[in-house]
Amino acid sequence: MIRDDKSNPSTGIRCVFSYNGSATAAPLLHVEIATGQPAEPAAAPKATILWVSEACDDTKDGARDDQAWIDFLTEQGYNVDYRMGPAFGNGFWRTLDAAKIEALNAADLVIVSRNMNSGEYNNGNERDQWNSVKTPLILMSPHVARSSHWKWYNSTSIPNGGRLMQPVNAKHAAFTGVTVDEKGQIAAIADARQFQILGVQTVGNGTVIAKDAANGNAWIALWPAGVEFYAGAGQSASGPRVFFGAGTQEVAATATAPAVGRGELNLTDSGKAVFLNVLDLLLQQ
Ligand SMILES: [Ca+2]
Ligand SMILES: [Ca+2]
Repeated sequence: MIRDDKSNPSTGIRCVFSYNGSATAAPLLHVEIATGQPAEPAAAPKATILWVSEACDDTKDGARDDQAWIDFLTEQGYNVDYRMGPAFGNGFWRTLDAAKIEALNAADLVIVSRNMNSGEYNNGNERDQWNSVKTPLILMSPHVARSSHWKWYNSTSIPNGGRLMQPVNAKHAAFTGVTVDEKGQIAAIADARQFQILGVQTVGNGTVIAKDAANGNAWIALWPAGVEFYAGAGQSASGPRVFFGAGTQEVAATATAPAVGRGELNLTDSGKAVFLNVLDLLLQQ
């Protein structure tokens, strides 16, 4: 019996027939070499990432401001599922129903973009619904993580992040292969545009993975499934959760400067390497 490896399926010509008879009369194994066929088995399909976004186009160029994230992850070979809502700035996931929750739970990973209107994801029992998603989830909008919203950290403070990321533990898998400077810090942000992180240095029952080198504010944090985010939160998640501060703060155009979009990709190659490591970390859970 020959089995194909489902996680690494072969391609090209295969021919198998069954033989029912005595061993001595069994036909010899017949191998045919077909030219022009792929020499290697097809690569295993990469994970499906469900991208949750408001699809705001604050730059008014006719494209979602966080499109570069989709392109970046697609280039890495991921299947990125990015569903449009009725209009720019009115995301598909703004309202939930049973089918949408099923889709969230069926993905390999959910990423909630910085391209957000946080209040629209906290109506009614939406906090419970989002925290109940079993799939690992990365959130890039601190606005959504606040104690007034999904209750991941015990503050509503959302300060701007700096340019230098300080790993809490340099040996953590988030930093494997990532370039650091002589102080062990990572130049993670590509430009001077504003973005926000968590206005706390600790995250209750979660773990801070990286902090802002300038002031110690939490930049990347992880909460395991089933653990109250912080004492008194009254909320836990049904799958692992990571906050990763990235994606620009929107700024209106001025006479001298163009508009900055909401949740534009603002990571350097080093920052992207950390992001991909964190993504791998969650996909292995
Ligand atoms: Ca845009
Ligand atoms: Ca809503």
